[in-house]
Amino acid sequence: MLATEANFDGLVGPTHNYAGLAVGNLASQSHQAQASNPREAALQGLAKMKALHDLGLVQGVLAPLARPDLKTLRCLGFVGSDAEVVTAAAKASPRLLAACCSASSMWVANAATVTPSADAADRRIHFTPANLASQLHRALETEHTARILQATFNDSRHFVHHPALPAVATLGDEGAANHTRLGHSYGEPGVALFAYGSGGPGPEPSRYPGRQALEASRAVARQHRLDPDRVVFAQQHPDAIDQGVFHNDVIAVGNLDTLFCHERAFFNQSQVLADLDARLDGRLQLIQVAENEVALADAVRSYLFNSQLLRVPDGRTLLVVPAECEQVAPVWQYLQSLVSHSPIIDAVQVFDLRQSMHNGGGPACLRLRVVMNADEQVAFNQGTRMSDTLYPRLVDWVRCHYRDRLLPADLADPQLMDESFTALDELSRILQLGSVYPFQC
Ligand code: SUG
Repeated sequence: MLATEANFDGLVGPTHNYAGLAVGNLASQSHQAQASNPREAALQGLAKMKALHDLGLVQGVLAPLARPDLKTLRCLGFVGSDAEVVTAAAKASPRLLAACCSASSMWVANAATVTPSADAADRRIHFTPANLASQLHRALETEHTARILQATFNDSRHFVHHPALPAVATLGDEGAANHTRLGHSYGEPGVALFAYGSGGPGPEPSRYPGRQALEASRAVARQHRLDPDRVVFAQQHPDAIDQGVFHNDVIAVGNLDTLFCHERAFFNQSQVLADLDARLDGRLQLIQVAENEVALADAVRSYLFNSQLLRVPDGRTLLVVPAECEQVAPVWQYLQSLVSHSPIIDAVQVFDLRQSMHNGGGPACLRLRVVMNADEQVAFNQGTRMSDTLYPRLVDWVRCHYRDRLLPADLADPQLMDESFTALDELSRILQLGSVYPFQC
């Protein structure tokens, strides 16, 4: 059946800030304690969504989670009214409060692993919310993300929602950021590439955690009823993780039968590529970038590979990159020559996503890919579909509710909680999600 790739982007929440919470993520560490601009962050993300919608792609919006996470703060022993809970947490542990206030749900490439119906034995789209077990602020997302996904993909004839895996490091699951679906078309069975950073036979990283565990990838492949002959498990290169490649989508991106990656993305890379090629009947289209073309450190600084590789309806292949690629000279030179000489990539489009990038989130982190056929495209919650009318509504909503400056210390302000909940209450109506937020129950 004819199918296409839809992109669902995470809308940046009102508490977007730089608390330096993410271990192994160099951008998050280096921007710690700087002032953020939540309004600009949300508008930058919306501009990308609208631009892709304008290109004729199916574009959806995933709502942000309610922050602060009061349930977790209460579980951690803070008591009293909601405002008193926030104030007590700020006094006792600003770091715990920051974890409970993080807007990290914007990086929806970590929301879930998604399998297209063409690849699943029961011909339905499968979702497993990621447990994000390796970082506290991210592990708090899972339960609420599952609710947002269920409200967005809300038709059990087409969409299957699995429980998240148990949240322990040996089953650490980072979702689609470590999963790539390749195939000759969207509508026929494809190949699932699962990249893991820990728990495999090869050497582990020594400096930073390998967030995705092999056992987790195997479990998700079983849940989604994938054909074992169409799955490849590949180890992320431990040296790359130690240089800041905390997710595989920082060093590789694939779409259809194309894989664009750095030569040091995977351990035993030549074997991984041979396995993929074999499963794609010898038709893998590889763009492998050598260290002497773009050094791994420059790839991490620019987020060259955290790009979106898109087949647009006019048949062109587009690479959507962050503006940081223009600022790292070898990367920009590489991109110029790629567009002039590669028969695969037709154009490069640059987006300013600086607010998210300063926390280590590029274009690919901000989107969850869902391959859908025509029936599935009308079965998801159409209130979440980007359109010429939804875009200005969301822009007005952001302008009305979001602050333009936030320091981690401002998270102690109970007024920020009230502003956020008011904004999200209204958003749930705009996106027709129903009562998805805990404060609405
Ligand atoms: O998990 N940053 C996120 C960035 C996630 C990027 N996603 C993908 N590569 N798919 C992370 O490291 C920073 C939050 C802070 O420091 O306040 C953060 O969580």
